[in-house]
Amino acid sequence: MTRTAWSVMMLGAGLAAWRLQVEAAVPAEGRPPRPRNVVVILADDVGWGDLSCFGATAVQTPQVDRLAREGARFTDAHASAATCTPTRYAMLTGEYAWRKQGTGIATGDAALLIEPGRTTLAAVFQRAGYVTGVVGKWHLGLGPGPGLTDWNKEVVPGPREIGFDYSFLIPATGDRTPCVYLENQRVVGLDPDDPIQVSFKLKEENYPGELDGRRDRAQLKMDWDYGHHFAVVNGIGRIGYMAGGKRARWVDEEMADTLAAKGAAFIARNKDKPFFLYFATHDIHVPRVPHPRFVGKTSMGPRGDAIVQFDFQVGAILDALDAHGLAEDTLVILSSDNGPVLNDGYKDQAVEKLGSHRPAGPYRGHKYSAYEGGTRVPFLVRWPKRIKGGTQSAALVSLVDLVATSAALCGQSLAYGDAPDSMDLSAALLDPGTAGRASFIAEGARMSVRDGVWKFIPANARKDGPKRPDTGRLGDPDAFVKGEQDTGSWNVDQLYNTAEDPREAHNLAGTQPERVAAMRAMLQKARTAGRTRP
Ligand code: NG6
Ligand code: CA
Repeated sequence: MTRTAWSVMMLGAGLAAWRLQVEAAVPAEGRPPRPRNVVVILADDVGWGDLSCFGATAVQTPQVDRLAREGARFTDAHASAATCTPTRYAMLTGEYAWRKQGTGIATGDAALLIEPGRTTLAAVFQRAGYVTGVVGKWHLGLGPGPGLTDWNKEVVPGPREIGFDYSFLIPATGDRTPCVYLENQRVVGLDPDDPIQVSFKLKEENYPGELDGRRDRAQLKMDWDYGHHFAVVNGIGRIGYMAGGKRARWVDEEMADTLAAKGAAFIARNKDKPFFLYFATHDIHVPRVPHPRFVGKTSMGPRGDAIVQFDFQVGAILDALDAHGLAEDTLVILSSDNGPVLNDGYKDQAVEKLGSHRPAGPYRGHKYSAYEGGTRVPFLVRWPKRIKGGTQSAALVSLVDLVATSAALCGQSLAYGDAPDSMDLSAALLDPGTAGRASFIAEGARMSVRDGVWKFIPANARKDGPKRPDTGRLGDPDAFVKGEQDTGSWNVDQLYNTAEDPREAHNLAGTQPERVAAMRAMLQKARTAGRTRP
């Protein structure tokens, strides 16, 4: 070796050593803090006030409360919409669902709503080297769609085509057919001699030999109130029909145990690699049929008992992280897909047994409505290695932000067209003093905008609210807890200060015309620009 070659080599080694030292001295600077694993737990229909760490006293949720104690509790976090499908669409794509036709509550035979190959939350993690999985409620369509999806074969496209390495799914909702699980896009336990057929054309005569929710009503173990009177599975009427697949049909009472076991197994299988798990419970959606061991755990009937069962599943996931020594460096985010609902179509005494419990906490409205209770949901973030436990944050956060926030945390850049409405809120997640997003557009029965503490619900922005004549009256802020619909009026502008008036009882639109104009323009601009991410 020549002297020059030797000295070049030594110089190279010296530089490498120097670089190592510098990196060790400034560990976080310029580099994402990158969690080892990420788990997103998404509840269904759990309201802001339904958990004991958010003030509930009629039900105790010790497992969820652990997350609050060991992590940060966000008080102004929002589902992207007041129903499931648009929230999940927005959470996975980083795009407000109202930009895309057909993202309202999906039927059980809807086509996959997210374009294969798109930059989704799962794809972001996959690119960053994580193993990705989804366990639980999907409700984003699967396969090519009505009349075309063959449930007896591998159902494609599905989660795999949008970034999930593994999936174990409730295809739509607990109250919609098909009432079977899909693992890696194939029906679990399907008997080839008993093929499945699914339809939302809702014609009983198309399904000879099957029970029917209306005709066979006397045989049901839980009676329906409205909407759920088509196929009968496990003695419960559902929305939509299905025939065949008898051996593969789920048993509602076992669903929480099944999902908890699948979630824990995913963690165990991938304990040695970085993983991203999206764990979406059926609880506390209807039909609320908890396992017998949870029945009677609250005085609120099935809805309260389903909250206890939800808490059990959270505990199973946290225990799995503990068992493999992963809790310290795993970012866990817990939230809900929309606000609470009492009677959602079954006679399960949710209204009658509510007592003094307030499912939406101090807020007005509920699932479907444009008031705060429609989208303001629990949001807890735990990451012991980085986030101080027992902290609180009033930052405005939306589930649509998970894509950009996750990309930032694991050092992935987004293309201009990716996640058009997702904000990088990693700073707000890591430090409770940091502000969240400045404004947020929510999709309920009507559209609404939040700008700081201000909330604007424009007149005539009805999306799919009840088709009854509008009285122009703004209704009763307590309608929900009395078991009534509270969708307000849609022919007057409404403006509320959500900090001073969480019940949205004092409409200030008439006294603040400039703010109303500015917020209307904000909504318009978001629509025409096609994006809100900077
Ligand atoms: C509604 C159902 C309701 C529930 C909801 C979806 C009727 C009358 N109501 O259409 O029971 O299934 O859809 O809820 O059928 S969500 O949380 O998945 O958005
Ligand atoms: Ca829901």
